[in-house]
Amino acid sequence: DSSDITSVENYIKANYAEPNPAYFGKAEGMNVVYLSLESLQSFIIDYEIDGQEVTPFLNSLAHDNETFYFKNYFHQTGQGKTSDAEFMMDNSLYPMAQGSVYVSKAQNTFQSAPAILKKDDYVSAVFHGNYKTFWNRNVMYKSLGYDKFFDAEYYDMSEDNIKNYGMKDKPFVEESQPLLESLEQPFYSKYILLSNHFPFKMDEGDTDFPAADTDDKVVNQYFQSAHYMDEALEQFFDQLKESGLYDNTIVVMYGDHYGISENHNQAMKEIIGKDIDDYEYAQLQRVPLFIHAPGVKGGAKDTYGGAVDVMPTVLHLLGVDTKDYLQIGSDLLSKDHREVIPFRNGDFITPNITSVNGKYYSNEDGQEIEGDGFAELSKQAKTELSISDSIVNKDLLRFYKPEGYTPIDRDDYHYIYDKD
Ligand code: GP9
Ligand code: MN
Repeated sequence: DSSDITSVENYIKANYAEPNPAYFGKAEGMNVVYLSLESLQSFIIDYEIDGQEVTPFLNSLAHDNETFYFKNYFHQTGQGKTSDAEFMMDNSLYPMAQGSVYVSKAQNTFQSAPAILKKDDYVSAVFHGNYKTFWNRNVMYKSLGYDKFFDAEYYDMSEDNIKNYGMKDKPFVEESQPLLESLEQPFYSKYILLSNHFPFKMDEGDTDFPAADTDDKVVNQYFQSAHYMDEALEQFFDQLKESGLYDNTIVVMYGDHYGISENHNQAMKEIIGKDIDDYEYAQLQRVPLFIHAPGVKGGAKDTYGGAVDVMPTVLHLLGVDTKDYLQIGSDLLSKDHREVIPFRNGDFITPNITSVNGKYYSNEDGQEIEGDGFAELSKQAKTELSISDSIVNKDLLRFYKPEGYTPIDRDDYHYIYDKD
């Protein structure tokens, strides 16, 4: 009810992080493409197998001065996996503690990035080489105000092109290009890559990159599959440059969630050369985040951040004010950015400490430390999750009308396969 929305609004507005004037509006009016990098974790950046870089293209971006590379960026997903990551990118709210917001809250009211950008004449689109109903996307995308959803129907889903749930990244990127170019500008869009998915096995002929050499097939194959994704990403950048869109498009690439679960800690110990205890496993929840904004000087950043922080960062680059919206994240480039990063289960990480299962560890050496001084941080992490949960669970955005914002009416959205 209205008392709930008032306390949520008060909390979020009290924690608002002002945009950094050095970046605000620097990419005004540009297109946006997000690339969801399936299961990609940060330990793979600069990693080598047999003296060969696994992700040479991403490594080159991590070391240039044009692209922001956030080294201490964490996924915050729960059981909704890819869809949870998407949800955070578009709404700057946490996914659910249990289940999937895409599945069980798809009829809620949201104030998503595609919706917010409509007043600046943005057209929005999703590209994904899988069937529309997976994660209930065909329903949820209407509530988020997506104008177009290019799903499996738009792709050549023949045997050679597919693996796991759908399109392999290379044919996916190639077939998406004309669809991307068909959009009116400016556009806000996302590509959901797919083939770097558990169990990561490649088809014969799709890679000649070496596998790792542990006793664990899944871990070994991960490097081949990630290498293939890296090649697909380079292809995407090449196509974007050829099409002329590159100089007018913000590209955001993010690892959606971990790919290697704790069931593989034994092999991962060989990979990173350390025992994987609770502390190290938390560190492995780093996923890469790259933001390329034409004309904006980037570089590697140490800032701690999580998936909920990307949306305000991108909106501020576009020159869109966020202070009237109820977003739980804070702009990664803001001087007021908050560096207490909750995981979905209530554990959290800061630049100095990591908290897992109510225990605290120093980030300096991974050793457990007394928790006396950290109650305030712990409370901050839990409050942030619970404020977001009350928005999602009670559908509170129904009661909230930002000035100058036109709410989404899901009945206005029709995708080609709709039979109604
Ligand atoms: C399937 C894609 C991958 O469409 O979202 O699924 P997930 O990573 O969520 O298992
Ligand atoms: Mn995924």
